[in-house]
Amino acid sequence: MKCPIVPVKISIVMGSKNDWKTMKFAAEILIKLGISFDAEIISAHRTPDKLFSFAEQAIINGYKVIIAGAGGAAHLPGMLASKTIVPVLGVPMQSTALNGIDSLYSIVQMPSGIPVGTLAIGKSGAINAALFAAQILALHDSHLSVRLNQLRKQQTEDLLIETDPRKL
Ligand code: RP5
Repeated sequence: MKCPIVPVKISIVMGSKNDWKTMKFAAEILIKLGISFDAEIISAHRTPDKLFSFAEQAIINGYKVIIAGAGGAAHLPGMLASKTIVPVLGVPMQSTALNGIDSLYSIVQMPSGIPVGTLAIGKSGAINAALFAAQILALHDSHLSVRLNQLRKQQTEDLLIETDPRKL
């Protein structure tokens, strides 16, 4: 029996292997939702040529959303966005020197004409980037839309099981 080939629709990229400890939270959400994805280290400064070829081939590779995590002088999401019209969601890493403010400002302050959807610093941003990407895909995927609604419902129910913080 032939296995159906599931097209990969999302790419998670990050500037350094050290960013994976944050970006893995995005990966976990995509796995939970049954969305296949690629994950790759691409540095705007250390591997700029790779960044360009990745962005140029993003549409041909079938990516519908790129989630890009970067820290410090975090140019990866913006430079990717400058080379492709695939939507780019930027996740600022919680850097040690400036606690992620540097990453946030680097990613969020894009010049008009080249948008990057910027999420929160760190883990919350990684999780929400994955959910945001899933919601974009769900516009054209009713099965995914059902799974997303189930996830929301579960999240609500989990919180309502015990609302007395002293018992948690
Ligand atoms: C950025 O520089 C990466 O996204 C990373 O967050 C930051 C520091 O990189 P490492 O020195 O930890 O590899 O490109």
